[in-house]
Amino acid sequence: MLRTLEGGLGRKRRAAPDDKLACLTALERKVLWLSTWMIHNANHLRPNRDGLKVGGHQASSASVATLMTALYFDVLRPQDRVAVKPHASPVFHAIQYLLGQQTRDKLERFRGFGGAQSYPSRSKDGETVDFSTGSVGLGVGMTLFASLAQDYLWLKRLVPTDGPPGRMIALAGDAELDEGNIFEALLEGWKHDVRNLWWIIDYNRQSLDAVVSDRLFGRIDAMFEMMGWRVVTLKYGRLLEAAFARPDGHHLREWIDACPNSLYSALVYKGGEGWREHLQRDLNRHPGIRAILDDHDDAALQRLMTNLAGHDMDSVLAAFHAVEDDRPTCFIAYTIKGYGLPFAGHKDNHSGLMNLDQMASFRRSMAVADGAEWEPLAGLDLPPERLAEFLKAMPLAGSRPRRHEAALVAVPASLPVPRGTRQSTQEAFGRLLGDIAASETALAERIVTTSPDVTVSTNLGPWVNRCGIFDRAERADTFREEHVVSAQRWAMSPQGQHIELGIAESNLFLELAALGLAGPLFGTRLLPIGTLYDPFIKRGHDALNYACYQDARFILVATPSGITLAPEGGAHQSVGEPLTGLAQPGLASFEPAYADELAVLLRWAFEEIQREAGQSVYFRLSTRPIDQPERTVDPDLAEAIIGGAYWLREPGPGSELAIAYCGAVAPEALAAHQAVAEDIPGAGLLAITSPDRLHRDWLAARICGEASVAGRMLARLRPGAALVTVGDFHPATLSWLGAVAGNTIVALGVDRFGQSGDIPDLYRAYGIDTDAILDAAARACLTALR
Ligand SMILES: Cc1ncc(C[n+]2csc(CCOP(=O)(O)OP(=O)(O)O)c2C)c(N)n1
Ligand SMILES: [Mg+2]
Repeated sequence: MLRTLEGGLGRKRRAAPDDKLACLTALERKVLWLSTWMIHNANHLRPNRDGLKVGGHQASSASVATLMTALYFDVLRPQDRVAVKPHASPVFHAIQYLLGQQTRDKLERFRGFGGAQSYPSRSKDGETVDFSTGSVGLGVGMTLFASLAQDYLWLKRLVPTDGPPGRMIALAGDAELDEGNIFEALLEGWKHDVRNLWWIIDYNRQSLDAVVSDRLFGRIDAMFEMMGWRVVTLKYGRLLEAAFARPDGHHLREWIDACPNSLYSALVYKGGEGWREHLQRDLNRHPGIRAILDDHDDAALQRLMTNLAGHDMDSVLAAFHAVEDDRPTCFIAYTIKGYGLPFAGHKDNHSGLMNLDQMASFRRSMAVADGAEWEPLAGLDLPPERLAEFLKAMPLAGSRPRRHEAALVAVPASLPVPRGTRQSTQEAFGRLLGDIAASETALAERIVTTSPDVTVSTNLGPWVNRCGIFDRAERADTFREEHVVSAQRWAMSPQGQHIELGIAESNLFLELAALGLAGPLFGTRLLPIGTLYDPFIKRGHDALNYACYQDARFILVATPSGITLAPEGGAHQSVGEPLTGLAQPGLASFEPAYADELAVLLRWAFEEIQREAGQSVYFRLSTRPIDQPERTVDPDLAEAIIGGAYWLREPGPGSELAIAYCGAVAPEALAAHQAVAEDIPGAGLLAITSPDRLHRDWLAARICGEASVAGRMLARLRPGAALVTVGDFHPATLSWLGAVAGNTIVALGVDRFGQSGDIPDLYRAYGIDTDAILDAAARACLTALR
């Protein structure tokens, strides 16, 4: 089973004092019991009303009981933050229970409504969860970006720097390393020289379906070392090391090293008898091995042969405590999936559950009496008082809450509207940020921008030119020093306020998630803005969902968008992203048409992302320059822009028709409205700034039986009047408006892949130009008359 590797720490191993070791070993036993029992209770003892398997992962949990006990009860300091592999959630909850931070009631309702969550959740489990997990790989990557966020605050002295910084720790399943986001994150981490990062890999050599390739570990350590990480391999525990030191013991080591993963796993499952048979067959010629076999009965032989370092408390503690510097460190901890349980090592154990008989004998082996299943310290070899004392003295005990309260950042009453009679929303965004950068306000100090290699093309240039690029080290702008003319000033320093990422949208969203949690994680609020091209939201969509799931707060600016990016063609065109904006919980989305709308919305967004019950904000912007309205935005109009819609041209009383548009198609909608007004003088023109806000409001209003914003607006029309909606997005983004007040609706939009062209050609081909709107209006009016 592969080679032995000591890791980069030389001989720095220290043994833990006996007393501590005894307490931690006892707690580890209890953690294993409670996590196993919690799952058993949920599946076998709670009433099942729907016939669904409740599930939970007894094998995955058993695999990390030692590692997590060591971490939480001895190694973690209050400032450290952890992402726990999703399916070790029961172990996490058991530990929090022993720490007095989780209730028995919630454990009893594990995976039930209002109970402890299936996968650790910041928003549902609360305070004790630093990073949510669930979609494998993302929690691991998140710790890397949290480390970068911590550096950002630390190097700017935005957080107290008198104590050591926190370590960002991921406890990862080995199969998590298959996720591409891990590789993307590693490379980005290397570029930013991240520190204070530990990834502890639960190397049980099993994923969900199968046992992994024998040669994988060699790739894993090479990959981390290539990125400048220290790799510490915890392979054999104290018992096995002692056996290897006996006469002929090296043959045993060589035998295990050469044993294929699947055979090793199968023998773990078979137990002592299986080991004996194979070892006798292969190594009986060595007297020392015969002596080892004679000294061990089947149970002892099983204990010996499964004594991997990831289940050996002393080895685990020695490895963790030996790391004293801030170099990123990967621990490859050899473990056995299902260790200590009847299906240990079985390749099909991922969702395996112990049956009633197996649980009865496990209970006996754990010395847990009937009725004492939830007793925190019952059935252990040590007196409860001694364990209670140990718990009181551990590093995490009595530490202040893990989540910080962070002061609000003041937002000015208004942002100046970018000047220009003709401009695009993307240009307006660049100017707005440029003006904020020049303002020397608290707002300017706390904004941090980030982009995956599209900083200039999303118009963050004016901001970056003023605020600089963030880097641990001062780096000059070589082009500038060499007097080569460039519009971009790219000097880098710890003072810089833009984090430049390589092209990896998943990294962008994890970075936004980490920066957007700076307040609760580190105590100082940041206002992160990430920019990318709208179609590439899909690239990072799971990470975006992950960021929203843990209630990170940020502003996302996606530009260019739709077929309006015209010559760029179909590969860069976005169609369904507004539907993502509509459907994504935790994210309010807007698609303004004009610069003054964006000024109102951006200001609102800075407040919204700081509100207790607020959310993140997504702006879908465009590169199309359009004529700007001559107007001042009064408070009523500002409120309507934030609410999602306003009448750009008021309808006449009981009007027959309204055209509702959103975003860059405003000129076509205006032209169509002007043309139609000759025949239908009372026709209205509805400017929609947020299909998402309107839709949410409508759904909420239906539940509480009140009139919705959209309902009140459409009530200005004749009942059943014709309604045409148009936007550079999938028509379903607005077609629901027909259901609000029973209007006869024709929804225009794009539902096919785009192609290169100019706007007039493309709008005509895809049916969102003025003629298409007029046609639709005629059809809708005809239908409405019937
Ligand atoms: C993105 C994603 N894909 C698939 C899954 C389903 N899934 C849950 S656990 C798992 C395998 C995990 O194996 P490993 O990380 O080695 O953990 P172990 O169970 O061995 O501890 C899979 C595929 C998931 N949670 N997330
Ligand atoms: Mg695994």
